[in-house]
Amino acid sequence: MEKERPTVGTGIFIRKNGKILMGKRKGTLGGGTWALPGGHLEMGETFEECVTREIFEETGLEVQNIKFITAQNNIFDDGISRHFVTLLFSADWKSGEPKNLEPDKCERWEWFTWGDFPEPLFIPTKNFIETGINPLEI
Ligand code: 8DG
Ligand code: MG
Repeated sequence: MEKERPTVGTGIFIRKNGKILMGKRKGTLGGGTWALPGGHLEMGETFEECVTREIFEETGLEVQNIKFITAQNNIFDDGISRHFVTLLFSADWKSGEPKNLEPDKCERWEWFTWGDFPEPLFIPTKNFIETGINPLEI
């Protein structure tokens, strides 16, 4: 059997009028926690294509000014062992109202002011916020 290796994920801070978008996750990994829109990098995709596609598939929003912020090494050991290298991006809202287009994976989307976050946060999202980097100011 082939050895399992980490996969690549993306998380995006979508900025609109000083707020950012988060969704309440459903499912085994981080179910019930609030996280950024995002998902797996698919075979042959550029980072920008992945960001644009994931946001559109999950929320129906269009974004612009996609910028790489940082990478995280996310090892989940709580029962399900999964390992992601997550690339974090910022992007500006361009058009649309967030719709819950994948209701099996997300309970709802909401805009949040920086510092006024919902709880509980998805662990990788919490870890990023604790770095002190503010995606609204970069
Ligand atoms: P699926 O088809 O794989 O179910 O959906 P997906 O949209 O591609 O997967 P996802 O679960 O939303 O994201 C892929 C992984 O990326 C996720 O399982 C864990 C990792 N990840 C982080 N941080 C973040 C984040 O802030 N948001 C999201 N959506 N995923 C993140 O490590
Ligand atoms: Mg996703």
